[in-house]
Amino acid sequence: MRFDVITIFPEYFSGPLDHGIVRRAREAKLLDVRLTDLRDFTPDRHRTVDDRPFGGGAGMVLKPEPVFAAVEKLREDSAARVILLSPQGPLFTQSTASRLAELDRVILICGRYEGVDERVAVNLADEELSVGDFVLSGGEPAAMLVIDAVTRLLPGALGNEESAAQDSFSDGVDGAGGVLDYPHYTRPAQFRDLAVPEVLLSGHHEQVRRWRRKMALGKTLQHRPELLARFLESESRQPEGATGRELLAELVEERRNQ
Ligand code: 9D3
Repeated sequence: MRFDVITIFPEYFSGPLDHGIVRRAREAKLLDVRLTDLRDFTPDRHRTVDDRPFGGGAGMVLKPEPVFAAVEKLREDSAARVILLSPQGPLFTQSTASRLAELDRVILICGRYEGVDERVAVNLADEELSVGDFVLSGGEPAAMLVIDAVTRLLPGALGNEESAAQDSFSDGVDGAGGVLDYPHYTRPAQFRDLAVPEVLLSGHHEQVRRWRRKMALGKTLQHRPELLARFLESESRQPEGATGRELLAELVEERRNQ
């Protein structure tokens, strides 16, 4: 899969592209990331990419011409899906990542300043994506996050150990009604005054499974109750393993007794 990133800070990506799974995927030729400096598509001596907003107001707006020129040049090679990273986009989720992982080529446009000329969003990009409800300084960290999440889904990108681990929570957070992961522990069994939960040392695999499922539900109830509602709905549609409500009832009962 090929990503082209259009940015005024191509060097921003050097660190993250050169580490871990993303680096290995690039070395294995599963992933090709190319960086395009937006300023290479400006005609003036000052390489101007921004201008004042029509209608007035604070801040500067990314001009449309260099962005259109960059995308049109990149698309001469082959067709590509064009994505504008923007706070106004729909949220990027695990299901977006799965959809993008099926594509051969994606062009990511990183905005800066107060925004990007709306003609880029409406008349050039195929879609807009936001990575969350918080304010970034530009689209670069968002683009890197998209590349990272998509790369993990490319066949062969994860090592054996990693992909096996993924299997065990393939029904985890994927924007499709999952719950949060269960708590993990490793040695030592006793660290200062902090003990690993007894059940994990017991060797009772059925008990361990039940405990993990219960703790995952507890963490989800605590931190992401909106996920839980969807999870319980989807669970009630399949009678198999409909213990979610039981485990939750136990949790609620235990908390009442504390
Ligand atoms: C006060 C209005 N702001 C919009 C929410 C202005 C503004 C803030 C930050 C305009 C652009 C930006 C830069 N952010 C991105 O380019 C961006 C982003 C983000 O800020 N949050 C979540 N996802 C994304 S994707 C691109």
